[in-house]
Amino acid sequence: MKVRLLAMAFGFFLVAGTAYAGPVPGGPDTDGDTVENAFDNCRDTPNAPQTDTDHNGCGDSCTTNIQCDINGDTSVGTADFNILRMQFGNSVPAGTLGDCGDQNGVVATPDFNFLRMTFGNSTGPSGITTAQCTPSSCRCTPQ
Ligand SMILES: [Ca+2]
Ligand SMILES: [Ca+2]
Ligand SMILES: [Ca+2]
Ligand SMILES: [Ca+2]
Repeated sequence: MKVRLLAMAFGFFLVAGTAYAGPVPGGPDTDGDTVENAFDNCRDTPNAPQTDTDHNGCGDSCTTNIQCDINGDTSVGTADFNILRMQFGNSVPAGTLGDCGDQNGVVATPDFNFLRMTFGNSTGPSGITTAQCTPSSCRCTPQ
């Protein structure tokens, strides 16, 4: 009986010991903001305060100025530029299809300039996986 109890207790400790599979402290800190990658809600941008206003696991520092992410891939890049270029001069529903700067319903120079200024901006990557962060790349869904 005693042996069986001991075995059960041992089994419990084994399970308890392996239950925590989260990140372990001591990992790299790529952006040097003193928050290790695995815990950093904006891995590639220094943001020591870790402010995350909407609590989606993606820091405010890497979710700003991505209005020109026209194709919705969570970053402003060449594909977005090409969409804007094809729509240049066109009237579109305000804020869509390249009207990402002044959002006045016409794709024009102010929109191009805004895309240019925010080129390369992206949401994430975050080191924290949440419902809104894709586990594979830890990109966050724009809000
Ligand atoms: Ca960091
Ligand atoms: Ca950071
Ligand atoms: Ca956020
Ligand atoms: Ca416009």
